[in-house]
Amino acid sequence: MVPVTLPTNFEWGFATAAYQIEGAVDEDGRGKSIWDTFCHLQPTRTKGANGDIACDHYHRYEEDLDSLVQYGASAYRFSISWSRIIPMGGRDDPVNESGIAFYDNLINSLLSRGITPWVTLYHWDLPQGIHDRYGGWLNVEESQLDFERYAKVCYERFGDRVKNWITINEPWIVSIFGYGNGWNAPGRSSTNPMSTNGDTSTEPWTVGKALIMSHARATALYNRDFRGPQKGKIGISLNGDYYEPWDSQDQRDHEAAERRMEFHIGWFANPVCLAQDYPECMRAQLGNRLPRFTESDFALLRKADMDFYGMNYYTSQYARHRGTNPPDTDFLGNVDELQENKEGMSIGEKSGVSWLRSTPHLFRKHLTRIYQKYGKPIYVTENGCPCPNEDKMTREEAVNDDYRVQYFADHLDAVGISCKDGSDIRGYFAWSLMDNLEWSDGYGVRFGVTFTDYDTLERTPKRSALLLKSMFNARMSNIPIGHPCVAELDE
Ligand code: PNW
Repeated sequence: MVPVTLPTNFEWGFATAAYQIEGAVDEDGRGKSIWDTFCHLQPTRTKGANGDIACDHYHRYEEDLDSLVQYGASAYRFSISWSRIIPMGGRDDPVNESGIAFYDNLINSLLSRGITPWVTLYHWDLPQGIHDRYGGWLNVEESQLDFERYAKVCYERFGDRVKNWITINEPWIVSIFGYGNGWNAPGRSSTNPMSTNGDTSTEPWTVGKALIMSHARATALYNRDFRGPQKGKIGISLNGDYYEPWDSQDQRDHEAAERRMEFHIGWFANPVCLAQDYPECMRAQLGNRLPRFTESDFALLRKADMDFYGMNYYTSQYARHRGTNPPDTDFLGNVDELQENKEGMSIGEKSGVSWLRSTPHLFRKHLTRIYQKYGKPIYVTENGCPCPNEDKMTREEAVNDDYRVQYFADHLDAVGISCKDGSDIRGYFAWSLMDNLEWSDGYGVRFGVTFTDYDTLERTPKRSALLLKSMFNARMSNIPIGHPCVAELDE
């Protein structure tokens, strides 16, 4: 058996996001976000669910931080709700001191428990005020200035204690789900029958540039004014699956897999990690629908050098080339995505949600590819799954989450093996600390290590919550562990 070890001082913990857990949407001066509007205007788009109460974390955060201690976490990743800090969102709009106070208390409570805060500035909840005022992310020039000011307020008010910043969570999902297929707020799309506005051929690419430049402004500002005195780290969290060719004998499917990853990750990683233009295959397919970077944009990107690549990883897929020309609404790089290959082999074991199959062997490939391509230290900022049929289980059934335990074990081993490949991987956050609002899937899909009873709001640790600590300890102390994927990967 091959020992799988993680670097000493490896940081680990759990992740959440504001709208998914906080609730208290009308309290203490919080302004509305596009997710409040999205959930309430057309409830069928989120299975009737909304974040009005969610896990009521806003009132129960002390109890949730106690769980982190019980589970043995060294770090906690959460997001700040922009519209709690600046209710109307804009750079000339007032700061809400009650919103500041909530996160002050949260941060202080973490530190008093010896847990390191990791703060995401933007996890999808754009203030409705700036969406209404000028189109939000559709307005590249305005939105980056407002985001920069919001980031500045956060650094000024929390940066004495917060030393780990993530600017934006999953810009790909923000652009494509928000403005391409319309599955997420603000629900714009020209291909989704539920949407009444939007232009899928152009809007995702515009929004992508707004997010890249917003990240760049916030990071350049940190580097110029805050890094010296505050001595923290800053990065971005990108999602993106690994793709294998559907037909391993067909060169065109190999190219399709690579192209698919460029459309997913290179779109953002080229500018933010390398200060380079978008991947060539994107320009070739999208032409002038893909915005250009000016010289001053590149100058700003160069000033936005960051400390780490935050990786959100859940699953992988097969990529198959298409024989036809892509429509203007294609955002996948003219690639079909499949979970079975030409021989009918599944990419991995099914989970409790259709888009996710467990693919730890490809996690290793993904980590190694990203490290070699972009050269930044990696923190895995999200990884997790719902167990098969967990949506239909009682609490008593759901707490025995053996599928999740195995998923974590296999994915931790993949991290260890990628480290042996030479990758610099420094931390890991399990998604999520507790079952919460899974966006358009509502409350049915449970990603938590803690069971949330949505009637009583009572929390119950699942087996995985209690086991992760020893799983990390075992790997960090160099003890050989014989999980099946280890042997497979080391052949
Ligand atoms: C992430 N997909 O989103 C988000 O950062 C979390 O807020 C979310 O709860 C978590 O993953 C679980 O879904 C994703 O369809 C949503 O490939 C969907 C996909 C990927 C990531």
